[in-house]
Amino acid sequence: MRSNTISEIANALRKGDDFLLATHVHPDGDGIGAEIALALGLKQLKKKVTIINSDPIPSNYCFLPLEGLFKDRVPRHAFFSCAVALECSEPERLGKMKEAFSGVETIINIDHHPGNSWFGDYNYVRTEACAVGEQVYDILKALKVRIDPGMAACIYTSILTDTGSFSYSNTTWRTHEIVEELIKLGVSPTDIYQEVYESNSPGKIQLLGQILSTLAFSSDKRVAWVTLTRKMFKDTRTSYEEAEGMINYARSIKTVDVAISFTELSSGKVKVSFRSKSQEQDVNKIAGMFNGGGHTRASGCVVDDTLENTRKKVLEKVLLYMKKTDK
Ligand SMILES: [Mn+2]
Repeated sequence: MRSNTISEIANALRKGDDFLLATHVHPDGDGIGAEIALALGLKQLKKKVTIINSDPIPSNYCFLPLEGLFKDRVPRHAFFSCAVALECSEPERLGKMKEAFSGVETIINIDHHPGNSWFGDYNYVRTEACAVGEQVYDILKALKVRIDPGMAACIYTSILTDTGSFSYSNTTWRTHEIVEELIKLGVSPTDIYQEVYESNSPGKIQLLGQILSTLAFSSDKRVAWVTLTRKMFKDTRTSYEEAEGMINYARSIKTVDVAISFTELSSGKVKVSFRSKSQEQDVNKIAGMFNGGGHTRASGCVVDDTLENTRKKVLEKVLLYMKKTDK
């Protein structure tokens, strides 16, 4: 399928009046930054905009200009002429918001995941975009909206978090070109870095200590994994959101090609996240073996089994996959 052009997306947005915006379950910096920036842009065009996500915003993103934009749930008798999904590869990623979307006449799907299912009436899927925030930046330009300092902070947060602070392979000259403009518009990289990464609760760092104590390796040390149990979250009074990014400690080890985290969910199922360091180890394929997906270097799946069984099954597949790709 063909992605809609940016002018087709801009026209579709110009046509709408009452917008519903949402990002994926357990929202991250990219989804949140992108939806707020787009909401503020649409407001500039005198549109009515409501953002409703399936899950709350982690506290380290609450510095963004979100006042008056969010609702906890869909109001009764609410009417939306257009719904925009940001950073959702499929409707299921909308979580509780999936149903609300199905009743809206026009759905616009804005995403950068290669496995996107093209579920929108309009689809703006660009896998080369470093963040959905970058796509929103382009859309705001196409809409001829003035990017104000608040919107600039949102887009910067999207890009900062999705590029691993400008360290992942999705970081390009274009990333830095956009960031140049955002800084000229008043974004302070120091302030945003501190808000996003240096606003940890004491419990989060205690959780990190517990997670790191579970670090284990394959015999050749090319695969490393960590395990997150429900008890750890309870003991440290932390939420699942606060464990975001902890897998990167396993990935940061020199010998490691593939890092994995196993998280015991409150449902009893196990969330498995994969991170790879190179194109050769396509963890999107590994997640696919367990009905999951994502990107080549970052993917995930949910397995309906015990922590122990899941670990065994997944590691078996990963080691086998790596043996194959070595040949
Ligand atoms: Mn993203």
